[in-house]
Amino acid sequence: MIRLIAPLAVTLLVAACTTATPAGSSASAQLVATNGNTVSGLVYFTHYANKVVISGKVEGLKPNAEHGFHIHEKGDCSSGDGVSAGGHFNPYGKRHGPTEHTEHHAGDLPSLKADATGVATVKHETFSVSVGDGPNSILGRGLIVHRDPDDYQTQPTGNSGPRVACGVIKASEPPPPAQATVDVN
Ligand SMILES: [Cu+2]
Ligand SMILES: [Zn+2]
Repeated sequence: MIRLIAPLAVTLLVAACTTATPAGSSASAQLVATNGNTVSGLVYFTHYANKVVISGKVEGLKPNAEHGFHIHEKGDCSSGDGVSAGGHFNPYGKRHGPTEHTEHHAGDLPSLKADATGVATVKHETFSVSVGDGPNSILGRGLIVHRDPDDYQTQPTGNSGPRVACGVIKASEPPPPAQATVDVN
C-alpha cells in the first residue's frame, strides 16, 4: 500500500482529468480471432490511483511485425470482422495520434510488437482512461488488434488495416502476479 502513496500526489496535480475509481479496479479482455485470422490473447487493465496499467499477451500475430492496437468504442465483436466495435474510443473529441503526445484518442495504444514466434507482450501505462466510472471508462468497450502497424497520423484510424482480433473489456479479477509486475510508481 505504501507504494501507492506517490501516485496519489500526482493524482492531485491532474485531478481535472481523473475520476474516483478505486485503486486496483481491474478489467480484462479476451481477444478472439476475427474470421480467417489466428490472433488470440488476454489483456488486463488495472487501475492504480489515476493511471491504468495494461498488461498481457497476444499470440498468433505475423512475426517480427507491428500491429495497431486500440480500445474501440463498442464492446461488440458480433460482426466477425471486428467492424462492429466501431471507431477508436474517443470521449474527448481528440485526433488520432501517438500516446506520448497530448493529442490522441483515449483508446489509442502503442502498436503491438510481435517477436519471431508471433507473440507480443503488452506492457503500457495510460492516464487517458479509467476502469469503472467517468466518461473515459473502458468497461464495456472493445479491444482490437489490427493486421498492420499504426502510422499514428492517418485520421481517424492510423491506417492499420483489417481487424484481426476483437475482445470486450469486462470487469474481472486482477492479473496474476506474473503479469502484474509493472512498477506502479
Ligand atoms: Cu483499432
Ligand atoms: Zn485513434
